[in-house]
Amino acid sequence: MFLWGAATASYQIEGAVAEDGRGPSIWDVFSHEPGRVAGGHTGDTACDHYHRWPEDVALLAGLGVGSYRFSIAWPRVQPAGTGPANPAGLDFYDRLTDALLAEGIVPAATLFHWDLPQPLQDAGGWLSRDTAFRFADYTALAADRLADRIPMWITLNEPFVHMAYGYATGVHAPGLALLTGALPAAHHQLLGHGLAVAALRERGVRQVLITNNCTPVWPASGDPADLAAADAYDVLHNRLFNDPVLLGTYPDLSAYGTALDCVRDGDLDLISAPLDGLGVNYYNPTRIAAPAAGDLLPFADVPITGYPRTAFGWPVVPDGLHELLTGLAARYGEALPPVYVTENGCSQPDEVGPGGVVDDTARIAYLDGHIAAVERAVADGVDVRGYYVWSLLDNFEWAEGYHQRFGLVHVDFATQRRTPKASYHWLRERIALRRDPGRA
Ligand code: GBH
Repeated sequence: MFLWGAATASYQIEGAVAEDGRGPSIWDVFSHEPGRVAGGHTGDTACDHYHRWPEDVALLAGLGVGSYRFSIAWPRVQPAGTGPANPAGLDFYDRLTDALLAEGIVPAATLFHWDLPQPLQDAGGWLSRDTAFRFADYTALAADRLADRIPMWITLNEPFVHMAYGYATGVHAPGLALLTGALPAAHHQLLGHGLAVAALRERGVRQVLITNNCTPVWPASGDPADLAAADAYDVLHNRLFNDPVLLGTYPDLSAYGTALDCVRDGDLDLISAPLDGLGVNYYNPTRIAAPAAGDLLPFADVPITGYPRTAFGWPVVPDGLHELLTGLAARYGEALPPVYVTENGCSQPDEVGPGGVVDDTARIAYLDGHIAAVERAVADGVDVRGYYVWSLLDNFEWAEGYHQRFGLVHVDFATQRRTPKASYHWLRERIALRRDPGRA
């Protein structure tokens, strides 16, 4: 059965940051630091989903999705990142899970979508090996309470982005700019993933995934220097996270002048424990050229031209999703588990027009094109089992605050009024056709 879904993440939608014993996360601290987030926005209220979840579950039911991907906020479950569970925090996900199941919607829970408890950051965050073990403890607490009803668990969301934006360049929490000094944050997240897989298996979970964001890497030219730079970027963005999980090996990082010397014996065995699916988030391809003399990194980003752009400025390249999916199948072969597209979508400056219509035709074209790319990949033999739109709701778009809108549903942040956009109605009809990828 093909899973149609919509996705969100805790800090981006929940609000209620000080309720029912929730502790501070790195995103609470970061978003309250002046100059970090556009407009000084924070997730203090966000979509107020913590209180409005019944309305949001009704929106999912109206959309007709088979699954909902949300994330569990670690600082609600374990406010200081260690110690016993906070039952009031778990109660929230308990209520949400039961409401989803009552609508016949499969809950898919992500355990870490970047909102680390701040006390763990104060102890080094993912630069510290200990955080991996803390993550496994938290996973056990969440699964003890919820694994009897949540069938699908995703350990990490986009460990590349958390490492690169959070620890290498500092545009996301925790705001560190360590460049290649960020690399231990990759290994420790992956070790946390491996330990969490074991904790979930011990609790009988049968659907365990990791979500990596992947990008097809396009060399700027056929020049050997550009080809080498593109390969170095592919190593960092894609293979650093897919290879250890699927093959049990790290790619060669010598282009970065470093080796991952924090890897210990046995780590890769844990990290490569078999999975039931690979979650893939796709937004766009990346064009890479050789770095300029004196650059600190072995690659340079160059803009992709000749395609439409989203409000964020990202190029719209549906074929890139076909290229990515067939490329994963080619590289990993038998080692590739079933693939779930766990995020795909676009930002657009949507407004509610006369008659409550939100005319987001460009988003419909984006989704239509990318769903067709999934269909082509399935026809070409890639085992893709699901497609989740990012996102159900307009929400707190990290460093962009509320300026970028990704929702199928418009949110007026002054009133919290939800208005389904034209794309919501389009997707509802698309799902109802039962023309699922892979079905004749
Ligand atoms: C995801 O990250 C997150 O999981 C989600 O929380 C977030 O809200 C959503 O996507 C939308 O941002 O400059 O043209 O090369 C996405 C990671 C990193 C993908 C930046 C696109 C740059 C495009 N993104 N990347 S470009």
